[in-house]
Amino acid sequence: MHDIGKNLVKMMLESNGYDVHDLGVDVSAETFAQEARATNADIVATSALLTTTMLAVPQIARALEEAGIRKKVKIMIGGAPITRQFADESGVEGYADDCASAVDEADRLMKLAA
Ligand code: B12
Repeated sequence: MHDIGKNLVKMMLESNGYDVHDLGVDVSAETFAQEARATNADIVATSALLTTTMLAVPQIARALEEAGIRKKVKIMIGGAPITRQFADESGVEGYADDCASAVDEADRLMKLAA
């Protein structure tokens, strides 16, 4: 339900040349994986504002693995309760604490993928 930060990140990425497929709110891990495959995504980005929804991050990584695309797709996360430490512990590559640094982080991940 908390989509203000997500929308700001989306706007910043789009205005810096990224093609963003917005899946909306309350998205299952399986939907992230299906859509990442369907759109041939380079990055899956997700926002979590609740301590309960942040627990879905490792589930998204698992769903991408099960879909056979985890090696190809970088995961980037953010939202008030998220930290770099949580990102590292969840096994995801990207983290930023605001929408401006989200663009720098996406650029960094794209370079890693290249
Ligand atoms: C606005 C708000 C709401 C609004 C949301 C409206 C909307 N359309 O988004 C409404 C009223 C609906 C709401 C509801 C609830 N809320 Co609320 N809400 C907030 C509040 C006050 C602000 C969130 C916000 O929009 N901040 C502004 C945006 C711009 O900041 P941001 O989201 O952090 O995003 C920035 C960065 O984090 C980063 N970022 C964000 N996403 C991403 C993603 C990526 C990939 C990257 C790289 C970066 C990134 O960039 C963004 C821009 O710079 C916070 C308090 C807070 N201080 O965060 C509570 C808060 C998140 N809510 C909370 C709660 C508990 C709830 C409810 C459960 C309340 C209830 N009992 O009903 C419900 C749950 C709804 C649900 N099922 O999800 C708690 C969560 C506590 C916890 N430990 O989990 C908080 C922390 C308030 C509190 N102190 O108790 N909420």
